[in-house]
Amino acid sequence: MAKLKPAEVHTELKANGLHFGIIVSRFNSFITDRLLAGALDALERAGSTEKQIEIVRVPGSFEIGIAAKKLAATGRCDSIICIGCVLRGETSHYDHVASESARGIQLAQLDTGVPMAFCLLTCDTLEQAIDRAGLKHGNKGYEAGLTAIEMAQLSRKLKSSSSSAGAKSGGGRKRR
Ligand code: INI
Repeated sequence: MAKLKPAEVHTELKANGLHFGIIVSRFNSFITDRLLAGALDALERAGSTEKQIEIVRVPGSFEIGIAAKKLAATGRCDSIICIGCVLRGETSHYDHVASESARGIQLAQLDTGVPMAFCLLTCDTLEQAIDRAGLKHGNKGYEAGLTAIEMAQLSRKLKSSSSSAGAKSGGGRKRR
């Protein structure tokens, strides 16, 4: 058994001092409103107040990425929760909306450095979506809320540890 105990970055499920953005798609709002309620429940249980949360609504999941990127660019949010629901129809439209919406969210977080919790349901049936919005399979919005808190904390800690590492190298070692 290794005896090494390297330093680890720890996070707690506490929302104090953090600011959250939530992008919600109005398409399939019967589902996305329930996911939003789940996300708010997670934030509230972690101690968040209303002032720490801002909600932005978009027409459909396809628009989540651009709205998330613009909200991240304001510099106000420690993390953003992206909520949408794509249901399979008769044509291939579903595949384009689902994959491009996912890609947009991933690009938005990588481009801006603001963590984005991925709460995009992609389901074959409405029943599958209902099961994931508060019934059989829990509420994916709640899970996304927890992810947003953890990633917001992690992001802050990694930022502050990289700046203190910078300070150390500035003092102790010469930069080449
Ligand atoms: N948007 C969704 O969020 N879910 C869907 O199931 C969906 N379907 O099936 O069409 C959907 N389409 C709209 C899309 O997200 C855009 O809003 C639209 O294409 C305008 O850009």
